[in-house]
Amino acid sequence: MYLMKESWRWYGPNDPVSLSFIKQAGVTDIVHALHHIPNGEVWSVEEIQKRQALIAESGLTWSVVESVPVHEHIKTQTGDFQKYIENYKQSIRNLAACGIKCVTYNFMPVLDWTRTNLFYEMADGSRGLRFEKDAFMAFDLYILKRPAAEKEYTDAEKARAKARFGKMDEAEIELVTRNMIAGLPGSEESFTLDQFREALARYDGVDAEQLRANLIYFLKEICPVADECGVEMVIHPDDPPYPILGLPRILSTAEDFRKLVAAVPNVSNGLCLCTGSFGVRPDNDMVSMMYEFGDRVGFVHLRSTKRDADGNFYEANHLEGDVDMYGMMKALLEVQQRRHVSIPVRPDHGHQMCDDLNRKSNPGYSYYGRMRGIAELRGLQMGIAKSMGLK
Ligand code: DNO
Repeated sequence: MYLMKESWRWYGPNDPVSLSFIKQAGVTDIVHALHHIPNGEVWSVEEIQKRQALIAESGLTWSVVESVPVHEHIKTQTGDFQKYIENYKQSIRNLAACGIKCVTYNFMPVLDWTRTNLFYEMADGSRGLRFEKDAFMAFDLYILKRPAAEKEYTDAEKARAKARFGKMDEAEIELVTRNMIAGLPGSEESFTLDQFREALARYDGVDAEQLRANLIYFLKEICPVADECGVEMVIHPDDPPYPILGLPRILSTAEDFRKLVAAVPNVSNGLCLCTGSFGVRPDNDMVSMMYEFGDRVGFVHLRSTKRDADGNFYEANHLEGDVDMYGMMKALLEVQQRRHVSIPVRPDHGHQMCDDLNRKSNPGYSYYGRMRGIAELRGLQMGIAKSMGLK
């Protein structure tokens, strides 16, 4: 029987969640990145091996990279992008030489994932991440003052944003700004407001078609190397999965991934199926995606979000919210049996709960919340596997 390869994201020696705690959560594999290496530089075999050894000391295996960052120059095809692509190839070769064969990346312009509130209080007193549409629009229109924003929102939306901005005091303005641009965990960039405006301006002439073409160019360069080394390149979807701040988005739906596969059919062109990111759109049917893209799903993020009619969403407990986690798990089990592989899966963005509330932690990456998530998923998996008669 092929069960999920239970994994856990660890941010390195400064992560407040230690490897020994992770081991006690019952997982076997680590998802990790060399965050100390500047974006665009080669990850040397020596640096990879040092980390690998540290992780192995705790009886865990570093099997997934999240992420080898894609330099902004590659996304916009400006400056030294060709050099960064060559460096990326070398990092892939070096990871493969160390036996690490799954590499996550994203192609989101400027920002990685985006939230307005990192401490949204749930009914039970735990805290989670939230995207509040009004606060977001207030940031865009009245804090960032992005010139094109006025044209992009409806009058009703502008009115909502204005009312919301009116209720913000200085402290909240600062907090929302920080949440938006200072870089959430794992993000590759962080900015001041002025730097952020400059970064956005670099996309002035880059629409979705251009960005997609740049991604396809990147993959046509990288995938032959990855194929040769047996590395899966798994792209993480946009979060949230629609255009924000006037930036193009190209991995928000099943159709987006289909286009990528049609353009670059190499086996290494894979998907990180993140149910929390895709799940923000009601028109994304992720169970179908699991079946359709099953052969290319190299990594799975299981988490759930809860949307409302006003365009807000928050991160729910793993078995709650809008994601059909039963259907996802069943599909995942079926794909794994068919392919005869165990796919790495990690719980994602747990709530800050219990003792997490007394500790400093990376938003979304506290201990107990994710421990609850993986425990629930493991139980769900066992129930489904037994009822499917899997041995
Ligand atoms: C957020 C994460 C993302 C993800 C990257 C992958 O918690 O899911 O930061 O790691 O987008 O490149």
